[in-house]
Amino acid sequence: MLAAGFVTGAAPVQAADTNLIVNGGFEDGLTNWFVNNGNAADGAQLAASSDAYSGANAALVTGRATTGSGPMQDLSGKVQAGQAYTLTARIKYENASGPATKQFFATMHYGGGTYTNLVSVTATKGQWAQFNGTFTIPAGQAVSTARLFFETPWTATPATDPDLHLMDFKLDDVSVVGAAPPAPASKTIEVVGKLPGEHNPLIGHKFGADGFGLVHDGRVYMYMTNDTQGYAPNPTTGVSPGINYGDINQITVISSADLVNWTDHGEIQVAGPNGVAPFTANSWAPGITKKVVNGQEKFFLYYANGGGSSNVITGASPLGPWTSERTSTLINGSTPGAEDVAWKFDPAPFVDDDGQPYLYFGGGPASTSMPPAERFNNPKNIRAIELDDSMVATQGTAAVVDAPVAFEAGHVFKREGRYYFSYSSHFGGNDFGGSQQPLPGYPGGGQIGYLISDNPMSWPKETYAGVLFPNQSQFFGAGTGGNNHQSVFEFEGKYYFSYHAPTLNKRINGNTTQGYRSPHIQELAFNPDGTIQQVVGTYAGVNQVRDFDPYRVFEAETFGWSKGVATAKVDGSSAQFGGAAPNLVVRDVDNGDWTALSSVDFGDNGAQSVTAKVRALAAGGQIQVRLDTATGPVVGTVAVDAPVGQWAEVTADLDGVSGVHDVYFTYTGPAGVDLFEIDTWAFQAASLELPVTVTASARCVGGKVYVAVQARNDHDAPVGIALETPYGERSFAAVAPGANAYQSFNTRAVSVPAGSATVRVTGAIGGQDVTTVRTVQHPAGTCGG
Ligand SMILES: [Ca+2]
Ligand SMILES: [Ca+2]
Ligand SMILES: [Ca+2]
Repeated sequence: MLAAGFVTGAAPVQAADTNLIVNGGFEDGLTNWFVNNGNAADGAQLAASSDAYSGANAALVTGRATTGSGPMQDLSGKVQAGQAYTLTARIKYENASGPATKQFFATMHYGGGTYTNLVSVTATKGQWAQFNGTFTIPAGQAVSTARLFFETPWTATPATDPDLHLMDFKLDDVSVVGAAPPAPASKTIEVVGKLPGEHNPLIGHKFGADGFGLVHDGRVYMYMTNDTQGYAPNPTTGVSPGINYGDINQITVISSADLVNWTDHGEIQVAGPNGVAPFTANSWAPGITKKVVNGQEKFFLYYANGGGSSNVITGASPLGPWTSERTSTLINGSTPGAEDVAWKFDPAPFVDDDGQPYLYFGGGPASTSMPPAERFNNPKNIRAIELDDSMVATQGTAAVVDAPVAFEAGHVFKREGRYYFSYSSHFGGNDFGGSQQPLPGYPGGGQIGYLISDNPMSWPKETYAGVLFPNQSQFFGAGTGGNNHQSVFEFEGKYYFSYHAPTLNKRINGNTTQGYRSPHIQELAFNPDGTIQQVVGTYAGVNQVRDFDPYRVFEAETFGWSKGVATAKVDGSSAQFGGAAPNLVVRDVDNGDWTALSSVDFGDNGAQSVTAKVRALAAGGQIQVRLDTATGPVVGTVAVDAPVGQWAEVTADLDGVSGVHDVYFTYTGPAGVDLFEIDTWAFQAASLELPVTVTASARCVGGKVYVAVQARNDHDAPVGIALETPYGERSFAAVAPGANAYQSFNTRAVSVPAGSATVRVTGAIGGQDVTTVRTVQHPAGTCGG
């Protein structure tokens, strides 16, 4: 608001500058601050201090291991190349043995080894000094990683004089003022990424790689590397830069009870400064299992911390909440038997029938101590190791899995007493001995091979059983090659194979894909000798296991197919999955967007209404409920007429909805604005009615009026019928189909006015107890006159 008396001149209007630092005065303690960890050697303790330059708090950093060890805040996504910023901050050091004056830097870490000093100040010991300067980020600087921290001038060996280089210091009132951060580019997938009628990829509104299936309580949960995390389509071209695995520190979770309609449970922030396990940086290639530990069922989610190590977090349910029982990685260079494994990643758990847990991991370049042909054919880069009963520690020494041409993605399941190890094969090259010939029968590049063994710790090369899945590019064509990662799960008596393919990426960008992968599943069939019939990848995917039940509250972030929408996590728990589960909403709902459910069973009696929990973002939005296609007949229209900005339930009556149909929710309203967000749906069943024909009459008999009521049972089974009038009641049990209940009630009056009788019919329809109440009018009656 302009101050009174302010006169606007001719100066051009400028976009308001913004302070990009959150909690720069440390009045919220250390929120949004952490210790610089750009180098593995960095380390310090950060605490709130009441010795503040202003307000109640400052930050105190102690125990600095390097000159770069100091308070850090992540400005990634906020600062822009080519922009100028003003940086201010207050800093003080007091160490009695320290120098009389000391230079400090405010520095930006742009990722990797790229550091730039921004502003410096020379402080006098014991006094607050002020950083006050401007800096301009070079136009060509990559800023996808931009982390501001405070440090002392670099030296390689600061420990030789810690009083000079590693003093404690205090920091307060940090600000970086400049152009407001750019609005993040939309990640919404605008194409129909999963075509109506097809079941692969599993979802069309986001990516997900390395899917690992977990069956629990009638549902399949799929855990995936969050490929969407680094997806950044150019606002003009719609094309994203290629995937950067280093950006990924979240795991995406979806689940389904029918393998076609999948609920989006959002992402688990596994790694990174705000992750469940902040001592890890990445969260690739998840593997999950469940086990009762100390009387409590727990879920153990293993993941690759980049290529160097693997880790595990623990869930109270398949949807969390998640905690880290460890403070360091589970599999690393000190894991016995893993010393020669180049990539200590891709951890896949397996719990045997006797409760003994195992972990399979490893991959990457083979040991150069091997002859080139062996490096190619039998690189011995994958391991099996026992877990102890805690599930978060290994025991014993890792054993070699001698999988031919192995590269990565080990996985074990058990069937009919035998163990199956599947894995992805390598693509050759110098890491695997240069140009070599595969042994006869060995897999080609980028295929899923498998072994069969009688012992989950014994996998000699003789257990190799063949290729169970060729490279996905054989089925999905140009642009879909590259790595793969599989799992096998058993669900309701059938085996299924999960794999990934960049099919959604291909639908967005054509045959030139950028490496963003999507989850697929196919059924897995076995030969009589236990070998696996090679899987054929298809867009059709698997059959829907059961029809979808609409008569309950279910999450709106559940779709068989969708167009143009995205999802986002919101505060509060899931109405369908309970207090521990995260809740998401459907967002980015524009005119013309839609979501759909496959094979919804409304029953013979049908639905009478549908209710949605929505938050209107504009006036005039509507939801059409359509059957079978996005342009199918409209059977109901929900007016999203709730107050803008508030969550509300809106309902519409439905007309003619019964039997099994695909259901499309199509969204309409003013163009160019987000219309509303949707949290949940629920259909209400039409009430069941027992068919009955009722009549009533009045006549004079012997000087008194009698009111007669008759009810004919039109149902196909016996029913109970109660006839109720002001002049008396009578009940009939087990009235046969087609038979009548009849009673003539003596009113004991010479004249009665017109009135009504009540007929109460009780019976069963389809095993469900039903009561139908009808009223029937009788005419006035009189004797004489
Ligand atoms: Ca302060
Ligand atoms: Ca949209
Ligand atoms: Ca929801």
